Amino acid sequence: MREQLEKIKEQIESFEIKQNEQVEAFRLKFLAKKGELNDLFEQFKSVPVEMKKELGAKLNQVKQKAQEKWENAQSQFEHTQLGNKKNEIDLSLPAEEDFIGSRHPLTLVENEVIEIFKKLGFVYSEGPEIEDDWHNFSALNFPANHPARDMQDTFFISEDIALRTHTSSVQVRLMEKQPVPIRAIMPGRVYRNEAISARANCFFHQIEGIYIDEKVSFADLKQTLYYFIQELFGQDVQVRFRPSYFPFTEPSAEMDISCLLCKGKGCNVCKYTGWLEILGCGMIDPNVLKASGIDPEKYSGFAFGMGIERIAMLKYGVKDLRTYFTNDIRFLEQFKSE
Ligand code: 2NL
Repeated sequence: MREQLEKIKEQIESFEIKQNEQVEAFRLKFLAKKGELNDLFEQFKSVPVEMKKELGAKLNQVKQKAQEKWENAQSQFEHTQLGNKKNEIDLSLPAEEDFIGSRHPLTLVENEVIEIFKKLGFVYSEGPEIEDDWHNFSALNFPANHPARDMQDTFFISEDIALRTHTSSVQVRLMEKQPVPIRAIMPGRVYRNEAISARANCFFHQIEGIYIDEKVSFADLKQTLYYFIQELFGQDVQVRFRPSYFPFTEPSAEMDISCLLCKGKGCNVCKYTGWLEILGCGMIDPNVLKASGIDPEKYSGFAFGMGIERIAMLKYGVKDLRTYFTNDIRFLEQFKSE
């Protein structure tokens, strides 16, 4: 046993602790429950009485030595570990950049449009994305055989319930519960049962607006939308109205703006026409007013609707609709504000 003790003592002294992992290796070899010193303490129980005093003292000495060496090593490595992180910061290094997120381009455009109409006295309103037939179709003068009522074009949940296909349903809800005059703008996500491609998606974002009061005319509609476009795209943009058709407006029109890229000269963005289609609008059909309990003899109104994706495409030169929804950080980072 004496020889064994000498041997372990030498081993303890010569054990090199140069790395953090060796601190634990040292503890396991000598000090742990199954370590070598504990073995000797076991053997010590069967040592003859006359040798117990000498060997016991020696054993305790060696254990103390090992304990001290381990504790020293431990505090040494603790110090350098902390030192790297806390005490030895290199103050000459440039600061770590804070990661600041960015708003989504569709949110940016939506907010911009809302702010412009706010200046004209329009209030913001929201409604449910899951709608009943009445608010999405019937109250809006959709005939029974209209293609939008088909499963092929609309996501139906049951016979009477579907994902809204436009935000007009929110306007119906507003007309039903709010007294005239009404001047409101409704942004939101809408759904269509379409195959996904660069130019179509199964959902998109829309902003619609309505203005209902006594004596609201098509001239009011034209001037309101002209002001809106100049605020959004600048003073020198031209507009034109083309006759169109929607079930819920009569007369209906589509509004074009002069091409932002070629200023009307003709380029591949405007397909050499000089014009870009930007929104649909019209005078609210008397049937629609009546369905929501508004007297069409006394009141008239205009309405308009636009796709946010389309406006953001023109504003930021986005070529593929899918870019908006794939969350590619390289795309999103370009919309960081200062
Ligand atoms: C488009 C065209 C439009 C409306 C939306 C509307 C709403 C009510 C009554 C009448 Cl409650 N009209 N909305 C009117 C004309 C056009 O949207 O191209 N949207 C993306």
